[in-house]
Amino acid sequence: MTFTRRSALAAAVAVTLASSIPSFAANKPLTIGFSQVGAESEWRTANTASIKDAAKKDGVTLKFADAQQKQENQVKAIRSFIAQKVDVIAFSPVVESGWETVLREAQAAKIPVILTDRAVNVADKSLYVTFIGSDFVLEGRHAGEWLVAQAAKNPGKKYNIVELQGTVGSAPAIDRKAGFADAIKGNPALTIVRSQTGDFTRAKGKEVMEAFLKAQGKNIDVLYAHNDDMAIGAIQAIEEAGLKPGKDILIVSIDGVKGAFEAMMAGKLNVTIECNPLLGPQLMQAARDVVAGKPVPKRITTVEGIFPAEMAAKEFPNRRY
Ligand code: GZL
Repeated sequence: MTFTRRSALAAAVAVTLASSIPSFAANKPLTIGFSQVGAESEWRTANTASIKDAAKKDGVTLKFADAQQKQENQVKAIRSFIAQKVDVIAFSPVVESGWETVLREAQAAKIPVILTDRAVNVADKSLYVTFIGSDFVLEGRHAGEWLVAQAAKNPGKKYNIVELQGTVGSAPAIDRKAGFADAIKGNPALTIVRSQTGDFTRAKGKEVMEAFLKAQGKNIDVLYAHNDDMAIGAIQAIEEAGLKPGKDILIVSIDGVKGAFEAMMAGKLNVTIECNPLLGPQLMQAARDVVAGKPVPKRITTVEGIFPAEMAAKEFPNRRY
C-alpha cells in the first residue's frame, strides 16, 4: 500500500472516530459565570430573574455574583470565574471604562466573554464576543421626541426641564443623556435647567428631586428620568412639595416596569420608554453558539416600545416585568 493511500486511509479513520466520539462539550452542562450590576431597580430585578430562569430552563450551570453596583466587585467575580475555568463569562458592566485588564485575563484563559445590558468602552473589540442589549441613545431620543411633540401643542410656552441621570459613567446614563439632548437640540421651548445623577434608585431619585424643587421652586415644568425607579422616587418628592406629578410637572421616563404603568394609570407619569430586561434566553443561546464554535453577531439588540399614559391601562395586563 503506497504512502499516499495509507495516510489517506488513516485520515479517513481519524475523521470517522472523531465524528463518532460523542462530543463531551455537547453533553457536559454549560457553565456560565455571570456578574450582575446589583439589585438597584425593578428593571434589574426582572433582568436577574430572566437570566436565572433561562439558565434553569436550558440546563445551564449558572454561577451568579451580585456586584452591589461596584466595579471592583465585578472584576473580582470575573477573576473568580477565570479561576473556576467556567465555559463562558457574561456580565452587565456597571460602568463603561476600566475593563481592559480583566478582559485580557479572560482572553488569555481562552474564556469567551458576553456583554449583556450595558456596553464597555474598549479599543480592542476582540475582548468580548457580543453585546446583547438596548440602544440607549435611541431610548433617550424617543423620550426627547415625545416632549418635543408635547411642547408643539402649546406654542409659546417655555419648559424648564430637570434631569435625573443614571449611574455616573454607565452606558445607559451617558447614552440616554445624549439621545435626549439631541432630540431637543435647538428647540427654544425646551431647556434643561438642572441635571444630576440619581444612580438609578428610587431613594436617590427622591432625594435629588427634593433638591431640584428647593432650588427651582415652581419653575420646573418637566422631569426627564433615565429610569422609572428614579421617576417613582421623584413622584413622592413632588407630591410632598404639594405639586401634582404628571400635571404640574410632566414626567418622561425609561424602562417600562410595572411601577411606571401603575403611576401612569394613577395620572402621575406621562410616558415611559421601554427598555427590555428579559435578556436571559438570548444570553443562553449566544453562550451555546459561542461554545459550539458557531458565529455570533457582535451586537444583538432588543425590540422596544414607547408607552404614553393613554396606553397604560390597555397594555398593563401584557407586561411581563
Ligand atoms: C438599562 C439598565 C438600567 C435600567 C435601570 O439597560 O442598565 O440599569 O434602565 C437599571 O433601571 O438600574
